[in-house]
Amino acid sequence: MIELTHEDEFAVLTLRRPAALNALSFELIGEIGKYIDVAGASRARALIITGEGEKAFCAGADIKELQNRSLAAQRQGAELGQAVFAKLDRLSIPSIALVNGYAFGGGCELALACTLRLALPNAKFGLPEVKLGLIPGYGGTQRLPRLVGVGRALEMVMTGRTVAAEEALAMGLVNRLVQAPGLEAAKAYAREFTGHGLRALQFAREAIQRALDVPLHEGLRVEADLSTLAYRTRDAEEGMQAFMEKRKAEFRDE
Ligand code: DAK
Repeated sequence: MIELTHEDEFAVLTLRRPAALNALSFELIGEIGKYIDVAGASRARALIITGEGEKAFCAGADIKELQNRSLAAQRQGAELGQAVFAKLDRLSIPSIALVNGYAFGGGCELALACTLRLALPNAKFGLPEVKLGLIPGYGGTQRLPRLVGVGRALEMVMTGRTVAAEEALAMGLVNRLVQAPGLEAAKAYAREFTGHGLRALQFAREAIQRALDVPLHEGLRVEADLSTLAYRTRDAEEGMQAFMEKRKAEFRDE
């Protein structure tokens, strides 16, 4: 149902349930959680998440499984999905969703929980839960407005409409379009930042994430704290020294 491989400096998590368009059963969500831990503990400098096949990144929660559940089980399911996606959001290495085809419902929410998103030309995004009488349950109502603004998020969630790759790019839902399937474009994109020290990347991500949660004066304090912490790393010493010596910095993530 899922596979974690390591290629070069990357961990690659592939959803492998193509007969159901990689739909997220609760078992699959649990597996994603486990493999996120494995990727985080590995030597990988970034995690790429994609779906098997040409048709779907992930068609969302497994609708067959959602029927006839008790409210308690449903609540537990929401908390499981939210916890796993929050873990992804806070992972110590950056993550990239490589969206190949449908990213609907929970699949779109999985992409939203990644640090960055790439889309192939056939990518299609949507939060169609209202069409099932539901609303997003794995973080979509919270992460989508933070990424694209309240107006666009309201429109996507209230209409449940499909957003194609070009529009997703224009609204900031994805960072970049990639033309060819396969991992090469995603790796090349990731290499724009994986050469930097992981500590600096982590502090920067944390500061930016906090910007969305707290008032400006508190956010500025967080930035002051984290930028001071970054300054205390060996990588910062090395980065500034390398600049002075007109050479490329050799970061060690220390
Ligand atoms: N779940 C289960 N099976 C799915 C699926 C899904 N989400 N999406 C597709 N499949 C299955 C189809 O049933 C079909 O299986 P067979 O009939 O062959 O056995 C196979 O994948 C191929 O799909 P189609 O034949 O439909 O393929 P098409 O190309 O015709 O259409 C499609 C592709 C993506 C447009 C279509 O499959 C589709 O509309 N899929 C459903 C999209 C969707 O509505 N996703 C779920 C959104 S809701 C929660 C609260 C809320 C939620 C979760 C939890 N808690 C409080 C716990 C909501 C989450 C959601 O994600």
